[in-house]
Amino acid sequence: MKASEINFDGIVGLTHHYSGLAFGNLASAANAHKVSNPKAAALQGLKKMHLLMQKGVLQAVLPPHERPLLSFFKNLGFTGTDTQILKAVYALDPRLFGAGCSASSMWVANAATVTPSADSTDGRVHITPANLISNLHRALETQINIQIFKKIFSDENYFKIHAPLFSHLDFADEGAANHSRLCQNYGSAGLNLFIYGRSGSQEKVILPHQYPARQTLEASKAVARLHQLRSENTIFIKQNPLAIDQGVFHNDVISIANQNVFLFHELAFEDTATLVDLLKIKSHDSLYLLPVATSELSLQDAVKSYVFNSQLVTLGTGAMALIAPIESCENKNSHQVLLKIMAEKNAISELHFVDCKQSMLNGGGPACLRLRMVLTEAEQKACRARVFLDENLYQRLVQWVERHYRDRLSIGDLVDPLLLNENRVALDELTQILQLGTLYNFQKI
Ligand code: SUG
Repeated sequence: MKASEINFDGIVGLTHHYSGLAFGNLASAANAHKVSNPKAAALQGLKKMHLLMQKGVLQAVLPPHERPLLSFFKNLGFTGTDTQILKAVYALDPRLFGAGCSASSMWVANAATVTPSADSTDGRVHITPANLISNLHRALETQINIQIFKKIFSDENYFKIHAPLFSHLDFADEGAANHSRLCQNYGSAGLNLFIYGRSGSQEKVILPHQYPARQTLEASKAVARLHQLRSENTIFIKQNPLAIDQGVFHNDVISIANQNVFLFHELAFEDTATLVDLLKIKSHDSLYLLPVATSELSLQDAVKSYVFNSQLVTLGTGAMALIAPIESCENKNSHQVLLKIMAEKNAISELHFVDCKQSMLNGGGPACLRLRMVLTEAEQKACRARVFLDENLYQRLVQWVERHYRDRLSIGDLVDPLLLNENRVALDELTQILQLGTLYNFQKI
């Protein structure tokens, strides 16, 4: 059946800031407490979406979450008016405050794992919202993500939305950032690659040494089971602990796949050679395997430049393009790697650089900002709400950002009750633009 990949991008929220919350994410630590520019961040995201749309890639949006999340602070026993609560949490624990204010929902590659109908025995698109329990600020995203998915993908004839995996570190799940799919055509059955960092039950303290492995094998296996994937089309691959210790907290920071192309660093996986052999057998040698050697690009440069966090997309013309972060052009070695890929005879024929600097300072590149969904035309039609991007929606969203977003924010500013109100006014308007109905807590009171 004919199907296309749709890139659902997370719209950057109004509280985008740098709290240094993500241990093991080097950019997050390095840029903690810098002053952010939420308006620029949101516009950069929209511009990237617009480029893809113009290139004939189907593009959609997902709304940001309500922040500061007062219900979270109240759950922890803070009482009083909204202003009193914000002041009290900030005074007591700025880190906790940062978590409850984080705009991390923009990185929707972590929102869920999604597999297409062609891969499941029941012929439906399966969605498992990620529990994101490895980080407090990210775990706050799960409940509202469920609500958003239920709004858009409510037609059970086409979509199956699972509950997030049981909330325990043994089942730590970071969604699509650790899942890739290889296929000949989007509409035909593909090979699902689940990449995990540790076994939840067996490897609590062994490796990596320095930074946490966020995804467990048990979580990946559970998702594959829930999604009714055929075992012969499913592979579980272990991340290289050395890479995690160098700042590869998600696999999409070190490898990228699209259709029959797989671009990866040779140190991405614990046993890359065996994986390559297996992929060759499974695909009957019909894949373009594009390994990048350490001699060409160190893990350090890969993480600094985020070159593997490019989006590898199929354009309207059928050609394939890399949508790479501008940092990978600025980094000499990454740029060389990209030029080599472009010069080689492979399926990739276009290279575009995008500026996501505001998100990049928190360790979120172009690929982190989008959740890929392969949908048939009937499944696309079954999506509710006005989330597919066209020129009109793009212009409306740009104007909405211009009207409501601040261009300067430090963590202390988040205590400002005016900002809380600005958020609510803006998000209320956004639910109308996107035809999402009532979504946020503040709309339900
Ligand atoms: O979970 N950064 C995010 C970046 C997520 C990137 N996503 C993918 N690779 N798919 C994270 O580490 C930083 C927030 C802060 O420090 O304020 C943060 O959460």
